[in-house]
Amino acid sequence: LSSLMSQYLARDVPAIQKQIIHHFEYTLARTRYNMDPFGAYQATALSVRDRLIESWNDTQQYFTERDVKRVYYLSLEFLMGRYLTNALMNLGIHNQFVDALHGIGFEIEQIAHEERDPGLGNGGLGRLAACFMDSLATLNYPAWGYGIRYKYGMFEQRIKDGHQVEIPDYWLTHGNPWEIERLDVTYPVRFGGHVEHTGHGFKWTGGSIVRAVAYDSPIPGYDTYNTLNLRLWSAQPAKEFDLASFSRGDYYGAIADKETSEKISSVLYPNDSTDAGKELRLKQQFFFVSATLQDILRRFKKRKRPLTDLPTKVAIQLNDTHPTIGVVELMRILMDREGMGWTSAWTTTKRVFSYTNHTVLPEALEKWSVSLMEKLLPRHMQIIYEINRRHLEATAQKYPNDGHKLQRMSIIEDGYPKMVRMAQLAVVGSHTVNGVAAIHSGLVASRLFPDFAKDGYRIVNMTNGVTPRRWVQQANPTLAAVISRWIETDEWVVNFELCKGLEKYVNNADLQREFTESKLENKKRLAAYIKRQFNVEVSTDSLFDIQIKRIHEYKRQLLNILGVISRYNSIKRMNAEQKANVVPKVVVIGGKAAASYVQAKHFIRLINGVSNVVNNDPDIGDLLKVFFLPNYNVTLAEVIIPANDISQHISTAGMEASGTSNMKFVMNGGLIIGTMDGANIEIREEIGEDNMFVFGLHTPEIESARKQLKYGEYKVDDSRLSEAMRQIESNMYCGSSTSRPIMDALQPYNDFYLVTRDFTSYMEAIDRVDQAFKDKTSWVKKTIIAVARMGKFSSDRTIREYAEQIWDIECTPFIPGS
Ligand code: DL6
Repeated sequence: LSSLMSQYLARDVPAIQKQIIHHFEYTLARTRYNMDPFGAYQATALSVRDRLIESWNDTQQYFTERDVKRVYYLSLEFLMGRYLTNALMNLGIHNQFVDALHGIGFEIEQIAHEERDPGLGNGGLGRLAACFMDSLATLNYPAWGYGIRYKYGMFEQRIKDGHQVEIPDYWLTHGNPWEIERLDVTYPVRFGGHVEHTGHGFKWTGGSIVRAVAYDSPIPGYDTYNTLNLRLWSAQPAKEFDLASFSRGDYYGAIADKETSEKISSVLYPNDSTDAGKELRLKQQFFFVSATLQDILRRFKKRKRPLTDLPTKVAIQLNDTHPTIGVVELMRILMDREGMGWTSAWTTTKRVFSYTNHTVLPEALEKWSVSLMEKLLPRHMQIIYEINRRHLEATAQKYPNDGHKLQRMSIIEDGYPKMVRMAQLAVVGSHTVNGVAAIHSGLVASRLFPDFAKDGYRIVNMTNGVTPRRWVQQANPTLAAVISRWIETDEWVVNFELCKGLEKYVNNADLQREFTESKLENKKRLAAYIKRQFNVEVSTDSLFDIQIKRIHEYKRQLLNILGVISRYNSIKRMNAEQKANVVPKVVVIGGKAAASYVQAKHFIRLINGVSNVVNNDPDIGDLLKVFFLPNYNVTLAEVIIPANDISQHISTAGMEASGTSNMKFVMNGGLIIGTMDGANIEIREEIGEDNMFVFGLHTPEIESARKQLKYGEYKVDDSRLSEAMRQIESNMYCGSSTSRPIMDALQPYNDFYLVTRDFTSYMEAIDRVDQAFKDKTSWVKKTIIAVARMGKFSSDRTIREYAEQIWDIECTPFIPGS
């Protein structure tokens, strides 16, 4: 059997061609005489998937035989990006597929372009989960990803008259060749109902049942046979028809249950950091967590060992508070179904779970009203009360007479209505809590959970990272080739620290030239994209200055655009001689605003207004061009990031937990202008302060600066800012419905994000960038040093830290034939 399989999955070009054509004819049922690019993509994807299924089955079988401890990464978001190129590169068969496709009349780039980008995430949190899956597979850790297979992913963003318009992203229109529907892997999930006391315990019964059906996508590691699984749940009705309605002739009524059930996995909430506060969102959370726990326990129970051993075989990571109800659900299963006593169930549960916090923004810390919980999950609410009672009792014993402390540490927030604080629940129910960059983990301990930190709860730091496979090797093949040539190995793909080897050649003119040429190639690629989008030619000699991320007040796209306006004003005043001294700049901004985030949408409108004025002003020419690139997603990031000369990470200090695009930009040979926030701080520590353009207030200064500004004790005095604000007010860039709320936000008593307060410092940093960019040799040297010193920010390092310090799991490589 094995030899038959290996013949089928041979890696030579004719064998690959045969498979592609086979899938085209027999799986897609199309005729080989009429092969179009989309069909070719589907058939190619299916051929790659065959290989993945083989290694995936072997890997899972191997993990089971070795009885290893597994980590389960529970996340409501996985922003995977396209699969095809990633899979081919990781499997080491990219070149063969290039040739195979070429031989049957297709180019791989064209084929790869046919793939829909599955946008099953909002931003950093979801993309981090995707980088982690890649690193877990590459490092041979036994891991599973669990989430929801949303029918509609992140909305598609279009720009109409300068405004964001949201279009539903039905990414499954033409199917998804990477996933495998597992009609055999399905679990019931209950909502509502009531709790019965059975004499020896409690029983949750009644209500309605939804069926969770598994969809699996194999995740290949780089240069390893190991292949992991991303299991996403889809919601389906427990029974297709309500027969009673059907026989009454009420055909719509008969399928009502189907619609209600399917709704649960139908949309990804397009909000990045505010609590959606929707019943459906809580349903989504419980739905995926319940199915996941049933699946994990089924796997665990195959060996018939006691459930108290669960923590020796199972680690569950809560990616933010979204899956926190899992703590309670595991308690319920252990007690109500398995008959465990409270103490034993609680010890077991706490040893299984750990929780990652991704934001300190108070509005993003999830809370659910007790009444909603009682309605949807009545047994869980009882258990939460009991967890809280015991937790507060223990705390009161340690800190008698400190009612305020008890209030702060309570899982239930008193008030109208009473709320369940999911972050507190996650902390209490986990053995370890972590933040995602050093400064952020410090704030998690000192600001979010100070009482817990003082009380000995384990709060650690796991600085984020990104995978160099997708973000350098695949997104930037020219730079990848330069790195490999100079350090004489391509091992950096799995050990990014090896890039350090570049540093000793930093003064070598050939390396500098190759770096510059690679950058030019990437800038040309982005310039071509801009040309296609806007029909505007940009000069690749310009400084490419980029800010792409979710649009949010704390990320301060407004500061960026105020800087652009003032650059525009200053160029307008220049004579020809002065103009000759200006560094030409192409400003690229991109990102989605949550549909309900009105102010963020105003920012988009303003940016587009500025773009319209600047790009059409004949006095400006190539000296300044501004573009808002619509529909920023993983695929577009792969084009934009390698082209950066400089990127902006300019959040109000203390507000950006980490940021991960900052890492990608620097790894791709660009420099950063940024505040002392999130991972910027650690990037600066690594690459050196000479290679980063830092500005703005630091975290400890923020509170008092806000007060000073608000109470008129500090007056911002910068004529460039006043001029820009006057222009906005005069509706030079957009109408008053946009300019008014923006002007409001810039008033000293309203400027919570300290845009005006940091403006002058920001402009000084922009000047330093300009000066530095004029010296081309010194600039390229900085970028070489920066790339060389980014080893720390590979997600491989992050995952090793989680594995060793939180999950206690071991690398388990499967060697075929061994
Ligand atoms: O940890 C990944 C990513 C960080 O890099 C960003 O700084 C942070 O904003 C983001 N957090 C979220 C928060 N969502 N919620 N809740 O997306 O996480």
